[in-house]
Amino acid sequence: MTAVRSDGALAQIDPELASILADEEERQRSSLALIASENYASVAVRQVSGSIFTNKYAEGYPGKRYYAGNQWVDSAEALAIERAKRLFSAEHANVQPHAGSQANMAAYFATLNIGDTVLAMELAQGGHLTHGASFNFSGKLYRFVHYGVRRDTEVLDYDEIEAIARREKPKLIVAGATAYPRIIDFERFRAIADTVGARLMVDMAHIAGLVAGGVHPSPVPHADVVTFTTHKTLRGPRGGAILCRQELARKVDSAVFPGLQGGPLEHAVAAKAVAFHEALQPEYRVYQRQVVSNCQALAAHMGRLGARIVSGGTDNHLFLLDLTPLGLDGQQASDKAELAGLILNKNLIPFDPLPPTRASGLRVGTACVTTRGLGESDMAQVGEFLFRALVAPDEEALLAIRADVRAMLDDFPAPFLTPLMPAEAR
Ligand code: DSN
Repeated sequence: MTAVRSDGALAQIDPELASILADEEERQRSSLALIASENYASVAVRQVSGSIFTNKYAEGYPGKRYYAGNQWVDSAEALAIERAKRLFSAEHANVQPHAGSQANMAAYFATLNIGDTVLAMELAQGGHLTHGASFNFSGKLYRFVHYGVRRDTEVLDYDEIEAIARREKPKLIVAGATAYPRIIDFERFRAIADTVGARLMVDMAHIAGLVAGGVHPSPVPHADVVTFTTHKTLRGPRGGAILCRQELARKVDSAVFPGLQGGPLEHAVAAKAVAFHEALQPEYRVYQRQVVSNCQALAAHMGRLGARIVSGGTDNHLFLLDLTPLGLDGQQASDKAELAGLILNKNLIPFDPLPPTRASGLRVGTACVTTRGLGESDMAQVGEFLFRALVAPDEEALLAIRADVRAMLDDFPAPFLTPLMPAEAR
């Protein structure tokens, strides 16, 4: 009988997958990633993500596990919790949610009964599926009512949000977005929640890194519960987390486990600890400032080239480009950009006349390119690539841009994409 191989080369054990992985590595290396919800995790984060913690079952929490053998898992998870609390000045942290949706579901379980009324941002105006979309668990289990942005300014209308809250008397108000380029006034949201006796939840998935880096006001002093993902601007492993006031700690913990998850992904939890450690370093604040400066520079450059920027600019890591003046829809634009080596996603713009499958906009984010080392002076070049791609007449023109993108990226060799295994072992 031959023993199952447990050592060495992925290329020998599974050449098919090794080849797919090599192709993906090359794709990441040679294209400009402008998707606002993505980033490049550090080698240290990926090392722990792919570590032997994946072998362990650990249902429960540090010191209270269902299975034996969790001494070191407990140490890793306790470290992640302590660092998350320190990073965000939070009273309590749960680092087990597998992703942002599970974090939001747990926050709802901890604060609501089925059928309760919740006020959140409309998906079509920048919210999220889990903020009450009718086809999502949130919209099926709870009675969501929605707010949006003003038609003229394309920014949140807090007076209107307050009027809806007074009318609908929600038990929970959700602030936070996936496609909103402006600072969110969490203090005002708190005041509105207090006016109607609601709890306040903030989904800071997109801006968690900016908050950690001190370039967006923190929701933590104002919200009862804050959810986030660790892989977007925060630049950690794929996953979710929840912060809350001590008063909600037990409810949040039991909502995550045993409420909706089983065994936690402890390799991801340990990698979250590494990401929080990185975010606590002084250079992380410099990085987050650069993300925002790059975004403002890129938006300004696209505006100068003749594109319309929703709300006239950006305060954070993303902006929305209205493609209407260019005679393209979002799908056509992202297809053209991809051929030119620029990776981004179509996005609805406020009051979009097109369906989500087409959309009138593109969402552009700068977390990835900033990790890669590009600065404000490179943003004019990136903007030009994108603009040229959008107006390119044919495939030949797009492939010419792709060659230029590749040449530019040769100057940014992406050390964070260093393979974890030496080439001969792969
Ligand atoms: N899919 C994420 C985004 O791109 O914003 C939200 O979950």
